[in-house]
Amino acid sequence: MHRLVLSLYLILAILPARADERALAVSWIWKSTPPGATERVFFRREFQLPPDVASAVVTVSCDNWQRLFVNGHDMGKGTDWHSPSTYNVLAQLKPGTRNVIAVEGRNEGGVAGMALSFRATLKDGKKLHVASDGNWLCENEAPEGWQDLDFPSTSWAKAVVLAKVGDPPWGDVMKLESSEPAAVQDKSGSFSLAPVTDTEEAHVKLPAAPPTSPTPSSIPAR
Ligand SMILES: [Ca+2]
Repeated sequence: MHRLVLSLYLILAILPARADERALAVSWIWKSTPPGATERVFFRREFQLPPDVASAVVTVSCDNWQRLFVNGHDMGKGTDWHSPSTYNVLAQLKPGTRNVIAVEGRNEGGVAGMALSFRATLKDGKKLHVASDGNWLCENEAPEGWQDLDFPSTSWAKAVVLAKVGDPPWGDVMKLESSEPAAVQDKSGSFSLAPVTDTEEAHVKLPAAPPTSPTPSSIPAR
C-alpha cells in the first residue's frame, strides 16, 4: 500500500516537470559562481535569422538588474527579476542575416543570474526560439560598442548555466513561456543558429546577403 502511495506521489510529482519540458528551455546564466556582490556581466548571443520574420519578442530577467540591446539598439532596463521585461524587437532585427542580442546584467548582492527568451514567428507560421544557455558569451569588462553586431567577442568566455527557468532559487518567473503553446522551440535543424565563432559559414548560407565585414581599407577615417 505504501509503495502504491509512493508511486502515485512520484507520478504526480513528475507530471509538472514533464509539462515544463514541453515549454521553452531557458536557463539562468552568469559569468561564474559565486557572483560578486556588485558584479557586472556583459552577455552576447549571435544568431542567424531567415529573411521572412513576421514578429519577434524578447523576454528578459536578471537578478538584480539588466539592460537589453538588440543589434546595438538600447531596448531598456529591468530592475526586478520577479517581473521579466518583454519587448517587441521586430523593428530592431536584421532578417536574412546575422543578429546579436546583448544584455548587461548587474548583481546587487546574493545570488545572480540572467534569463532570456527570444521568440520569432516567420511569415509561414514557423516559430523560432533563442534562449539563454551555455552558448552565450560573457565578460566582466566590455569596451564601447560591446553590444554591436560587429564587435569581436570571440575571446569572451562561455556563460555558466546556473539553473533552468522554473528551478530554484528563482522559480518560474517566466510563466508566459508555458502559456504560449504556439512558441515551440525549433528542434528540426532547419533553423540554424550561427555559431558565434563560425560566422564565415553563416555567411556562406546566405547567397543574397551582402558582406557585413568590409575590408579595413573601405572604412572611412573618423
Ligand atoms: Ca542578487
